[in-house]
Amino acid sequence: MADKALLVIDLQNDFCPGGALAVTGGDEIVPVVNRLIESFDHVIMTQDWHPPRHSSFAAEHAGKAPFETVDMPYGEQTLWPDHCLQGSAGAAFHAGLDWTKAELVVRKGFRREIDSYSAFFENDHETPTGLAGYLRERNIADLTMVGLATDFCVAYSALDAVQEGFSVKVVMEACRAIDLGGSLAAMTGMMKEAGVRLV
Ligand code: VGL
Ligand code: ZN
Repeated sequence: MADKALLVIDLQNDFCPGGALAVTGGDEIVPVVNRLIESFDHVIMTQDWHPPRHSSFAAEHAGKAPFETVDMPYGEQTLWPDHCLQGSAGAAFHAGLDWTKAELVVRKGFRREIDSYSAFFENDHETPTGLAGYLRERNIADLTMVGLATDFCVAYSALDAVQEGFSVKVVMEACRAIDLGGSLAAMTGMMKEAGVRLV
C-alpha cells in the first residue's frame, strides 16, 4: 500500500496579515492545518525562499508595480512586492504552525532568475525541485495539500502533482487566496478539470 502525505505550502509570515505579501485571512488556517498535521503520518512543507533582488520582485523591473506582469524567458511572470527573503523573519513559518513534525522542507524560488510557485517545478515547468522523486522513492502516492496561496503556489503544486501521477486532494478551508483578476476562479476550475479533488 502506498503512503499518504500532507503537503503544507508556504505558511510563512510574509503571506500572513502584517507580512510583505499578505493573503487575507492567511493566519486563520493555522489551527486547521495543525489538526491535519496531527492526523498525518508524513508531513512535508514548502518555504518560499528568495535571494535579494529576486527577478519576481517588481522593484527589479523599471516602471513596473507589484501585481503587474512581465515577460520572462520562461513566459509571463506576475511581479510581487519583495517577500520571503532567505533567512528573514518574513520567510519564517508562522509562529503558530506546528512545523516540527515536517520530514522535509522544500525551499523554492532560490534562483534569482526564475520564480517557482509549484513545489515540483520552477516556473519554466521544466526544472524539477526533486520532490516527485523523493515521494516516489518513499512510496508516497497520495497527497493532501493546504496552505497559501490557493490560486498560486497551492494550485500550481496540485496541477503538477496530478501531472506527475500523484493522487491529489486540496482542503479548501485550510487555504486562502490572493485572487488577482479572477485567478481564484480560474485556478479552481483548472484544478477540478485536472482531477484534483477539492474538499
Ligand atoms: C506565492 C506569490 C509569490 C505563493 C509565492 O506562495 O502563493 N505567491 N511567491
Ligand atoms: Zn515568492
